[in-house]
Amino acid sequence: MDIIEEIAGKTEKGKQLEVPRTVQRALESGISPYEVLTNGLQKGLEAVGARFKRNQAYIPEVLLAARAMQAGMNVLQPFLTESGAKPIAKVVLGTVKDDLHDIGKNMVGMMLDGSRFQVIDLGVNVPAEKFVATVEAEKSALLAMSALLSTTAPYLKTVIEALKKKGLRQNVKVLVGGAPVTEEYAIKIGADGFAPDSARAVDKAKELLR
Ligand code: B1M
Repeated sequence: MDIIEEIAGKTEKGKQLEVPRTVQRALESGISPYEVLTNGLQKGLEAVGARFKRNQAYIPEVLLAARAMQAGMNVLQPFLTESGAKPIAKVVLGTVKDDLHDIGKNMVGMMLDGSRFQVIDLGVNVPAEKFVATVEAEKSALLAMSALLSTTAPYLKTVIEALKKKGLRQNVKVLVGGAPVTEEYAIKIGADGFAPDSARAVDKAKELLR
């Protein structure tokens, strides 16, 4: 079994202590952090997610896999971060209200951070008022929001409307993403951009701020 498959397997099994060590080994053997992230850690989480969907895994197993993935991402973070360079722009990031999924958001944050954006991560379950107040206080150029549930995706629009109400909409670009979100949906709710994954979120962020 190659080391990337080993990382995927250990992530799927929720091996929180073994995943970081294996990630470290993979990096030492010259595999790129992005390869470890997308083909190792993410594949493992997706595998448990697929079993959950077929009723072959329970929530605690999904949660353990998510924690193992996060532990692996913590090892990767410094390798993705460019140090010393001046930040391109400030980004306020968060998962919308009533949504507790944070792995995809953290990946987006990590990739933005690694691409010289200054990321202000508000975490999960973030209400519109908090997004709006932080955008205003930090004078951020970009607001990046994740929604992972079909029931929470409409809240992306709630936040955009709240920005309009506060007269801040023209000051900030809004980038949205997450599994139930599409390009078409992003346009419909009045966002400036959509990205299907963390790498393209960085490209889109740069494009929006050009
Ligand atoms: Co939940 N969950 N979950 N879950 N969970 C999903 C999303 C689900 C699809 C599973 C399923 O049924 N097949 C389903 C949603 C169905 C729907 O609404 N369409 C679901 C459900 C139903 C639920 C609960 C309601 C289950 C329950 O309690 N009965 C519950 C809701 C809790 C809540 O939020 N209020 C729940 C709970 C949980 C856990 C807590 C157990 C755990 C989350 C742990 C955590 O995040 N810390 C969990 C997990 C792990 C999943 C799955 C398995 C994996 C999600 C994930 O992290 N994927 C997921 C099934 C699946 O996706 N296979 C599922 C990996 C991650 C890298 O991908 O987040 O999509 P993703 O991010 C991608 C892109 O979307 C994009 O980039 C990332 C990749 O590069 N992206 C952006 C994300 N944000 C972006 C922002 C951008 C741009 C791109 O710009 C700003």
